[in-house]
Amino acid sequence: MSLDSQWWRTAVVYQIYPRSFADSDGDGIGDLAGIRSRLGYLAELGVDAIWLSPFYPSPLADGGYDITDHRDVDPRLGTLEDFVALVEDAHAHQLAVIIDIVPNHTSDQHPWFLAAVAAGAGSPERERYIFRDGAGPDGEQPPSDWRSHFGGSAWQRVDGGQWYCHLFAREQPDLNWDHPQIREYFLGTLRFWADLGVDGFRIDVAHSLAKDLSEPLRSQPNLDRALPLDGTDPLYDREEVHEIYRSWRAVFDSYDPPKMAVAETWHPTTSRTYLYARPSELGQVFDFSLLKAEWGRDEFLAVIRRSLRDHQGVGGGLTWVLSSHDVPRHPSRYALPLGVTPEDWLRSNGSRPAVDPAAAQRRGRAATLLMLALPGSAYLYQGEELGLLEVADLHEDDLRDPVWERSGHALKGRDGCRVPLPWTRGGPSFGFGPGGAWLPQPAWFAAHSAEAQAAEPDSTLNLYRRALVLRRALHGDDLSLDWIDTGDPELLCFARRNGWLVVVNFSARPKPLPSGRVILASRSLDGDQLPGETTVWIVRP
Ligand code: TEU
Repeated sequence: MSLDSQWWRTAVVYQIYPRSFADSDGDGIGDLAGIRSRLGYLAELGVDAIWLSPFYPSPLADGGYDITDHRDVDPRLGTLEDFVALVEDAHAHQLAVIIDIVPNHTSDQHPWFLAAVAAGAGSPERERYIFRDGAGPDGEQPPSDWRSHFGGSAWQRVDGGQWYCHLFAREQPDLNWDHPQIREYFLGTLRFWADLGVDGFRIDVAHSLAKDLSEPLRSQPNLDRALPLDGTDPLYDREEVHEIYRSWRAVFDSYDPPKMAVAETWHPTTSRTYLYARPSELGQVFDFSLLKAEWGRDEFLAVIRRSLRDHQGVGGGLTWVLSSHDVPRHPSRYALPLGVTPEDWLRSNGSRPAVDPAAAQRRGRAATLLMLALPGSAYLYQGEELGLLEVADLHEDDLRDPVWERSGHALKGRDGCRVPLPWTRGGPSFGFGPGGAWLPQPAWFAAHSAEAQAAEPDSTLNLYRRALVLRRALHGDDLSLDWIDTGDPELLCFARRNGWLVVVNFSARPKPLPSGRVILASRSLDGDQLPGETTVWIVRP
């Protein structure tokens, strides 16, 4: 396939969580051959690229984000040859391939970490990680108040001796990015995969690599998601992290076309977030503000406006996301009453309150058509095109996300959006593979299977397919958007180029339909009325 150097600016990227996508060999774990067998489906869906979450060797303490070898494939998922074949096939289907790079930490089973533990305090092996003596008379207290994103302290003691830092699970020790060998290793890792033909990289926890490790360690008892950041925090979004990405850009630009990259940063979006997207750095950064917004016209309008503004002047790309492997699926989120957090709802196994699946679908579809009409690039998460809801009632014994244990069973975690996909109405794992599935699939997956959805003209799958065809024709590389004030506080309305008008009715009541030719609606229209909780795309001459 031939990609132009700016292809990623308007691309629709489909996130694959490999262990839950398609299983070729019946071991219950999705694999590379499974993905390969479904490339035709993805090409027909109409996406431009796939992003593969980690497929590297991993003890699976954090769903593959705990890696023992950054330059290999987990044998349960395939081999490097399978990977190369997958990239070739994807390209033959006109799909670009983006892979996940996880530079903040390794697995605690990585040979470097095993060597560091064995070598003892003060050794060069320990320099690759962040080891410190503990506080208190016998060093029995953690060296600082830093917290893990998954709950509890970010420090773990080894054999009554030193402590190491892990911003995520205990099995994910943080690397020391002040160490030149770590920097070299990741530059080499980017080249390794680029040479195998990948087109881009998604950078995990991109804002945490540079840390202020000077003594005494500075206090930071908060997690990034609640912090206003200004470049001076000891752990998050430090000014120095940008040097790393400038050195990565030199690697990206040594290929023709240059490799693309997208930063994952979880702190509240501000104009600082877009610094990662500078053309001299990664080019793109996930903007999670829309993903974090609750269903409602004013909040959606405010976050979209702010992102359009924050992005200005940087020269990097704009991105939009509604769902990922880290958050409950968006239709389920939108069906919760305001004030009920998805975490509380999951804790009740989806029973308090019971969500109305029809309302979830209405709102989810309306939000999707809104997102796909925004200027820039859109990231979809596997299964959203099937209208999948969050699997909220997974049994506690089945949970695999480390969040469950580390939160002391206060949070169920992220497994509910990682349940293996249903491809067929029946079969041992709804067509996921010839055997079972590593997380149990609910009976309602049958109606959401790709097979059932393909057969139904108004299904969510067919809506996504139609939307992506139209988007390709209408969207172009134009980034302009004009807000239109309809005078109705329950409508959100904007115009793109070529007379493309987008109207979202956030209320439950029908509204008069604006004039023009309706080319797509998230719900069947009712004569000349725009139904409640519906988005329409209209073209005006
Ligand atoms: O996520 C980064 C991150 O900050 C998440 O922990 C986020 O706060 C949380 O998922 C929100 O619910 C990335 C990956 O996307 C995630 O899957 C990994 O667990 C994490 O990094 C560690 O590698």
